[in-house]
Amino acid sequence: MSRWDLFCRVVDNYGDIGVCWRLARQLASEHHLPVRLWVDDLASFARLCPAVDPLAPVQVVESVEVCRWTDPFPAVDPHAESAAVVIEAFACELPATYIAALARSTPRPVWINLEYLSAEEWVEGCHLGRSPQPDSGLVKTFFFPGFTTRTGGLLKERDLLERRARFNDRAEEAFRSRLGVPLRADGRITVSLFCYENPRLRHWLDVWRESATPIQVFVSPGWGQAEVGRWLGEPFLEGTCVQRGQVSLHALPFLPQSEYDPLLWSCDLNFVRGEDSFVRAQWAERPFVWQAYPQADAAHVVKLQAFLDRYLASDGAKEQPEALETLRVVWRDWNGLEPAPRPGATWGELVHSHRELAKRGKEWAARLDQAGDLANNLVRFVGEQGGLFPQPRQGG
Ligand code: TRH
Repeated sequence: MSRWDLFCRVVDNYGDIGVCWRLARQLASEHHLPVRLWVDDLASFARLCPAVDPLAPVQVVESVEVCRWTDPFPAVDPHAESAAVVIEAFACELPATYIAALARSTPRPVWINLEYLSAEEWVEGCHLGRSPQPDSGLVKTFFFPGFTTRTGGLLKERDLLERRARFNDRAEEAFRSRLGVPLRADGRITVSLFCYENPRLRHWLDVWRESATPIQVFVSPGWGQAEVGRWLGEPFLEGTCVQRGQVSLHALPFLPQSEYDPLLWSCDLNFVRGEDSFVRAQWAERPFVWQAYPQADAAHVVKLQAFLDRYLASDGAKEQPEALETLRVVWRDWNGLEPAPRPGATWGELVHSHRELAKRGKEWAARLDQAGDLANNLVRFVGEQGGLFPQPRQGG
């Protein structure tokens, strides 16, 4: 069967490999495709997936052949390896020798550039755009993830919503015990915090300390944990739990990617960032606050606004408009666009509107599900290119 080569360059953080690993696993396990994942930074990969050996040049993990992408690139002949589909993730630029070998392949491989996620309108017009590559005579197709049926959809494993539905109180208790954090308590809300550098974090820690409702915050590693330590005035190391007023702060370890969903499902409100955790928070059907990946030309502000406009669109909304407006105020504050005018009151309103916002989360996830999942849409597209490939799963 024709192999799929997926190339991933870890720019920074974890999202590039987070997305590529999720996609590679789905293509291999749900579509039974031979997938080879080329990654330049296996150390970052190993943090998401402890089964990965950061030193191995080649290894098989969950039926995916993982190859270290080295420079110079090994003399791989995609034709001989019958690589018929090549996915260039996030315009990572394929090795020149590999492109030259592709150009000699017959039949011509399907070359896809998997783009970053955006809710902006223009994405629909660019999705599946084709770009002839004069030097190689090949054609590259731009594949855009997105939130509508006129995009490539979002990554979603076939059993995700079912696993989420099965994650009941007992499963949550078991997860919290494994994590070494307190069980859920009546009247207290739980928040997960995964963020970039953010000058607003201290401000919200102050608000949470005075919150009318007791709050526990699960803080993921990185700048967020260091900033909590600075705010506390003492080290805040992994495994630490510190109480200040109404807020108890728990420093988490970096979890395997498979454990990140249960973390989101165990919380009432999730602060997420970038692309993959942002998507997982949407499938978690919980209220969430997104910190967009900061970009020099403030392009992330446009992305943020475009998503908020879709997510909070009041077309046929059953939720109280005040609840949706409160969420917008918090998102804009968290992304440094404008400080919440009455922060304590805003937080109280957010807590009070939790049920309303959870309804919006459910509605939104159901709407996303209509766009089909990205892996299946990719397989469908490739199948339409030359009939050499397996047909996608029916039913979207
Ligand atoms: O880590 P990120 O900031 O990655 C970013 C974004 O993807 C951004 O779009 C991209 O331009 C930039 O990288 C280069 O955020 P993101 O996308 O949420 O990816 C984090 C991954 O880490 C995601 O798959 C969830 C996973 N994760 C764990 O596996 N365990 C954890 O404990 C945590 C907190 C996250």
